[in-house]
Amino acid sequence: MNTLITYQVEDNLALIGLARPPVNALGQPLRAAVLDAAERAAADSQVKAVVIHGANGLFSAGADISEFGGDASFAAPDLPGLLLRLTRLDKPLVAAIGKLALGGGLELALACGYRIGEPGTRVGLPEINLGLLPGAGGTQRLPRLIGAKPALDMMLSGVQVGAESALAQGMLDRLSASAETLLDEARAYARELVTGEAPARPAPPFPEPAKGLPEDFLARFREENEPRWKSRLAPRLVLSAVEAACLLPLEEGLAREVALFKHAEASRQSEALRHVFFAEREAGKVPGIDPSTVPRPIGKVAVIGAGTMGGGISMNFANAGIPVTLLERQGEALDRGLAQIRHNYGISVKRGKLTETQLEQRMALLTGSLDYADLADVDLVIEAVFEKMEIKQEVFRTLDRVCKPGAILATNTSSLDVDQIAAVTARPQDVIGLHFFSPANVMRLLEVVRGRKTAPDVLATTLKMGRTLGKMPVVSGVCFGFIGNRMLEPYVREAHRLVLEGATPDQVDGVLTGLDLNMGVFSMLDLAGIDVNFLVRDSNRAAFAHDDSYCRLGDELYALGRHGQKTGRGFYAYEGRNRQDDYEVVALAERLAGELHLPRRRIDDAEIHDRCLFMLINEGIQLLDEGIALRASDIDLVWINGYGFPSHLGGPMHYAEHLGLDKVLTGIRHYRQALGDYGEMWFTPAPLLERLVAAGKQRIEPI
Ligand code: HSC
Repeated sequence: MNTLITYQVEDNLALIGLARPPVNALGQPLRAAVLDAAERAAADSQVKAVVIHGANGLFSAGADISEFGGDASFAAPDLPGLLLRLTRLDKPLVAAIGKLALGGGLELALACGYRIGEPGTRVGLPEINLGLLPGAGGTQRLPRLIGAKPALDMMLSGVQVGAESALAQGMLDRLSASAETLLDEARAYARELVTGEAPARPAPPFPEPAKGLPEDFLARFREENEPRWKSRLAPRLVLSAVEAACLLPLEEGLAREVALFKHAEASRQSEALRHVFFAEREAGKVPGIDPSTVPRPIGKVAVIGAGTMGGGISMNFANAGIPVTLLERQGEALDRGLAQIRHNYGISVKRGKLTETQLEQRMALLTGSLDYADLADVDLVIEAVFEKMEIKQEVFRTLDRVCKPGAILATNTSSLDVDQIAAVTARPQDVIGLHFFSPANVMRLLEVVRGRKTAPDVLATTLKMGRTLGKMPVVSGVCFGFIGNRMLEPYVREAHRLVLEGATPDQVDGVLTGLDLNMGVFSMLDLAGIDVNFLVRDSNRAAFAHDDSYCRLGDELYALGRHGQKTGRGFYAYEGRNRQDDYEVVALAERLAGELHLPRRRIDDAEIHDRCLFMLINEGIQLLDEGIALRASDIDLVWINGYGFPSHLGGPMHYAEHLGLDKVLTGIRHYRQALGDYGEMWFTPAPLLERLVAAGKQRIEPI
């Protein structure tokens, strides 16, 4: 008996239930089982209609992503072939879509002539997030069902569409009254179709999907959107496939789609994005935490400090419907903080992303306070005060006094030792680092810093809470700067040093944005504030006391009051949003190079790439070796979600594997020698990198 599906014939209906937990991924065994069941239904003269449903409620999350990149994704029956066969059955097929139909799951539903969902159903074609395009008819059948423009928008955004909207757009024909009645209503629908002698498939509403659109619609669409796509391949392939849907008959369009899909699947970008997909699932699996670890309930939260960071953190909770007490020392600062939050929400209202009512609902969840006594009953406190150990320790001493037993005490420090902060309390097991990234209401990364004594249930609670807030929580051990900022240090160091040696900020940034990073080092520092960077550096001077030459550029800009965008000048000169290289910075670099006896020279882009990226990668490998990061893929997530590293390169560790670990090691050794004393001092290969290369490993893993 096949355990991947259930098959029943009831009167004149065949019910095919997909039963491959957890998400009915349409891998080869399930495809074979569905084909087998469909043939049975086709051959059974008693069967007049077929209902396909998720045997455990959920319909399908699409093709089995783990099959991609090998032969399995095309193993017979392949998904396009299976769905083509379904469209050719001469009996009506009804898809009963419980919970979700994504990617190939929605394509399966589109291959059925009729679709019914439940009130919570979500449908979508999220292939783009995997560097793919829908490859089993989605790019051809969806435009014919809802029109080329909405189909294109859906495929390019990868968004999940709710039941009501799917019904309005025509992706669903009906909605059941509830999830519980979905299957019964699907049965009734199928019987109606039989009684009414409905065709196996109704004619598509948009047989010519581009009809009604301007003739140059697709060309203009491409022209307008290409700059935003940077070097991403998948959006361009989606557009080509939709072009085919508009120009070619269905069968030819389907063939073109498969060819485009194969191209996408074989691409480096898709391989990297699939790596990211599985990395995100892995990140939640942490040693010491298992399903038996019961998270603590989080009903009420407090945030200490109503500055930019504290305000942004508070907004996350208000957005998730969790009440927050925002604590400040001075009434004025508190009022300013609350007004800033209102202002931020106001911007969302102006952009149509929030209604006035939602704004008020969220503000109502925020309570200002000047008194620590108001924190007595909260379940979680996040401290976001000035980045100085003594100040943070003082806050934690107070929290230890006022908070109830079992409350989680978190610090938002971006670099300080969480264990030293925990040590001033009598409950270090309840203390943890929750490092939000600025702007905290926008950035997805949440570094969860596990102290030496942090209790497993505290870690489990904060990981779960992070996901509830829509963040990507990644666990880090304690060290200066944790995963992200510690790696930032050598990367930023090389960028500064390269400018002293003869590159310009714009050249350095250009190499990095040429890789599709959101921002180069210098634009990032100008945005974050050269003063902020100075203070962080200042608190760690001992670590580079032996050679702080590369810091002098940033230090002098700080002393000159060139604090970045906010002062109109930093590494660049700004006019409004436009920036340009500033000859004063070049002159400063020349003067400093002279004082440091550094010969200036023309620096080529490859050197900029290798020195910045190899040092970043080297530090990441070192963090893995020290056990600060649990796995290389966690490091990738930190850099993708916190530092704008392009996900289609898979993060810095995945990128290093693609470049070749031996190449990275050779490069580091080369600069160690070529850059004299500076090279000797800073270009030390991580021992793990040396071991991996010696062992002939292609992947970064602890050995
Ligand atoms: C696709 O469908 C391509 C097709 O267009 C065409 C193919 C044609 C090819 C041939 C051409 C000739 N596969 O996320 P969770 C696992 S591309 C495999 O923790 P949640 C997941 O790894 C696909 N595994 O749960 C995890 O495993 P673990 C398009 C999948 O409730 C477990 O399920 N579809 C999988 O937070 C639970 O997942 C998508 O991109 C899949 N498709 O979220 C949807 N989906 O426990 C991707 C999940 O071992 N999936 N798993 O770690 C999701 O967005 C989310 O997983 C859900 C569930 C929203 C489904």
